Amino acid sequence: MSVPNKILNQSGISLLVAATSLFSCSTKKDKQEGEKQPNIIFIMTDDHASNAISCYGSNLIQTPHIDRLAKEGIKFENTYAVNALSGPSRACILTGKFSHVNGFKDNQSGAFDGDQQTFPKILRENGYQTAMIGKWHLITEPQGFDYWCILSGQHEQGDYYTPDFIENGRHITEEGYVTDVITDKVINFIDNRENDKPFMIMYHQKAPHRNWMPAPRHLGVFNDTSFPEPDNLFDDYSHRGRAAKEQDMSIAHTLTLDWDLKLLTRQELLNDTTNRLYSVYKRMPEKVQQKWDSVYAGRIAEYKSGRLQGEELVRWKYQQYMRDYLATVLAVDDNIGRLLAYLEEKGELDNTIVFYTSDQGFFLGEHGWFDKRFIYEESQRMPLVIRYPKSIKAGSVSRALSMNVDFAPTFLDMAGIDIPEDMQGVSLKPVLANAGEIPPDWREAVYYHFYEYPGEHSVKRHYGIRTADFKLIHFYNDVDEWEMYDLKKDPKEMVNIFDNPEYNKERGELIQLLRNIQSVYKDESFKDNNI
Ligand code: SGN
Ligand code: CA
Repeated sequence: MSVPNKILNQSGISLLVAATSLFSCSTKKDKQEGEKQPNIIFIMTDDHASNAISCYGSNLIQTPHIDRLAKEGIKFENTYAVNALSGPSRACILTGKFSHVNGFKDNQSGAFDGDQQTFPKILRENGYQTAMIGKWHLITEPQGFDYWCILSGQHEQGDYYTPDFIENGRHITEEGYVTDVITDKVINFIDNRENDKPFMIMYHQKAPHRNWMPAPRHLGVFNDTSFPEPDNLFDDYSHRGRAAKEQDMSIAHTLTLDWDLKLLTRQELLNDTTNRLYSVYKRMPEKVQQKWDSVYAGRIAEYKSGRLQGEELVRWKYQQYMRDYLATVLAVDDNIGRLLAYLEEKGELDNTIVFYTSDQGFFLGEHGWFDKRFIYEESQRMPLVIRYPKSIKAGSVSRALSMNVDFAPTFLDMAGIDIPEDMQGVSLKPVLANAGEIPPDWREAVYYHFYEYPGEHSVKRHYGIRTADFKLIHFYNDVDEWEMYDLKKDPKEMVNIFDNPEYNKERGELIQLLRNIQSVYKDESFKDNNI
């Protein structure tokens, strides 16, 4: 059993970084003879902001089934992606290691090294039957699974309608709506599983990823709804640096009229079959196309009337964005309800750890944006709720600073399996076992490093930390700018206080803490590159 690896920053604050604590390192020996290992269903959606989940206080949507998981389990309020982008987040989750260690730093310049150690491989070696179903997005074939079926269309993002998959190496196309199809496959896997083994399923939805195409049953459901706007929808970035000013992810300028806002009539689509929207429209059955046409007709007419200009147009775009995005979330939640009902009926619900998260957060108009990538709260923060009544007290809430690299060690720990020493995350089991309370010696900060620049949406490279009260960020590469936020006073991160003399003391401590963390996690590229 390893001793907590504590580091003291200059102010003497302890920092639990890599090692496992006395509670978190359970070994095979700890397991009682004959004790049943839990099943694990790891539900992960793509780009689901906490602000679009009702148990996180959303004023936009009701998600009763995700709420049920929280009500009967635990909700984490401070779980963070360490690199808020799909492929990198997935690689961190599989390996329990940061991007610079697992090697998959961005979506555009490489493939995941599938030969390395991952938690599904370890579970499988320890008697689990394992499956990966849905969005994978790591370019190389999945390893460590008895069954895998991954989305293949749209550069592995998948299609909302009539989606293409690769199933154990074979290319297939399925009829139906992607969120339903993926869930059918999960239920089918459980139905046909080997009964003498526990199972672990990575159940990874495409939704609510761009370009936000709702299920047939949800087309138009929010047409008459007007969603509350975030109060910083018209942020002018006047108290921040170049990164915020030079991004390309704004509702005003980046959202496209065709792909995102869907402002093309059927006739216009048929006349321009090279348009990307046509490539997804044509995948819908004719009946669905008819419903689509009638639902979007009003929106198209409104836009074409030409009366929308300036701020009013931005407000209007925000409403359309929310209508589509939130309608795709409805199907995610429906299907969780369907899965929970199925597990209940089979008597498996209470033997199963049901884990809900998203690969990162997402901007829903805050700062005028959609997308993610930034270390700012809406994007860095991940929803995380876990139901497992055997060891989690119903209704627990935790503010423990946690990261996606903690998931792999948590799964292994919950299954009673040794956590490899080289995993950089720590098990959340002690938090789960103690109704969400933060264990003594818990970490003081979470770490972040984003690399995909130059790239889509033009978010500059940066790294940083988030403590309970502050955030410190360094943007580098074609810029050298620091930002710091007082999260208690300024939770929306509107005013950079890095150069505010009132915060000199905290600034020094945070820089020291950041450098300590980088040293422990072995992310010291800033030394060589002067970043
Ligand atoms: C696509 C989207 C981007 C998105 C990336 C990464 N463009 O390229 O808006 O940031 O995926 O998302 S789209 O025109 O294809 O919709 S991620 O979640 O997979 O990292
Ligand atoms: Ca994503």
